[in-house]
Amino acid sequence: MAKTRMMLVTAVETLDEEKVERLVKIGLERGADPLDIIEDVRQGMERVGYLYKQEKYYIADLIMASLIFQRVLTIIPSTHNKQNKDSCLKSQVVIGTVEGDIHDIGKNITVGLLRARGVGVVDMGVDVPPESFIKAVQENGAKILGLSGLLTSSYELMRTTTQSLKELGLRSDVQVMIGGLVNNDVREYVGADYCATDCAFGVKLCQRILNIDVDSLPPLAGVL
Ligand code: B12
Repeated sequence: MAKTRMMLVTAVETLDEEKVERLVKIGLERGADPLDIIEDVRQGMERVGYLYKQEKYYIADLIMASLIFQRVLTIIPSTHNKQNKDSCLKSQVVIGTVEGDIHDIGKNITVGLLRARGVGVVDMGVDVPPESFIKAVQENGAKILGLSGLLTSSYELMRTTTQSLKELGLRSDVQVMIGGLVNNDVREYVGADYCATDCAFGVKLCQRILNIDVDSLPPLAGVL
């Protein structure tokens, strides 16, 4: 299994769409956890990004990589935009990609998983200015604000958003969670509560914050 997983990472890195598709199907047939498959493809994308940075790949290759990921998401049975009937509550999470940033693959996966786990989500899309996030949090009484960003310039926008919440006296009502190309240093700079570079971890955190009984729900792999 480990060998197939490594092959999948490499197939994404080399932008071999057919091979990626084949390996994903083999993985699913052998009972692999869809979240592991997503993680392998994400790692392959990271390598594509590295090659782009090294100027060995071009923007067209980044686009190709994102098309490959989107193809993978169509192969993995998805619950995107499908709410879990039993525990569908009001929108407790507002999520979006910050202003100036249009990367949305990871954000979309996170939204799909949250919905599948019974969390109400307002998906703001991409290139979302701080004031739109604030408005959505207020209108929905959201308990969690998820900010996604993959550009270095996104950190400043995340910080502005968090500071605006503070200035409006809303900061203590909402937990801010950042995701994408972020780490704990970024979290501190931004003034967020949590940092999640893995959607499964982020979703579990949300469930914990919202007191959704994690054990009463089907396993993530079963609902993806
Ligand atoms: C695909 C891609 C693109 C695609 C995006 C398509 C799309 N619809 O999203 C396209 C081609 C459009 C693109 C454009 C650009 N890109 Co780009 N791109 C990438 C690439 C290769 C992969 C990103 C990706 O989708 N990864 C897979 C997903 C699944 O991973 P993820 O986003 O991290 O999400 C996971 C977690 O973080 C988490 N998550 C994500 N969000 C959230 C939110 C919350 C709340 C939670 C809990 C969890 C969570 O869930 C996911 C699963 O676990 C990265 C390389 C890299 N290292 O990531 C470069 C990269 C991000 N891009 C980069 C650049 C420079 C650009 C461009 C400026 C290029 C250009 N010259 O035009 C533009 C910018 C456009 C813009 N204004 O945003 C740089 C950024 C450098 C920097 N530090 O600023 C990178 C790092 C490449 C590099 N090494 O140089 N890009």
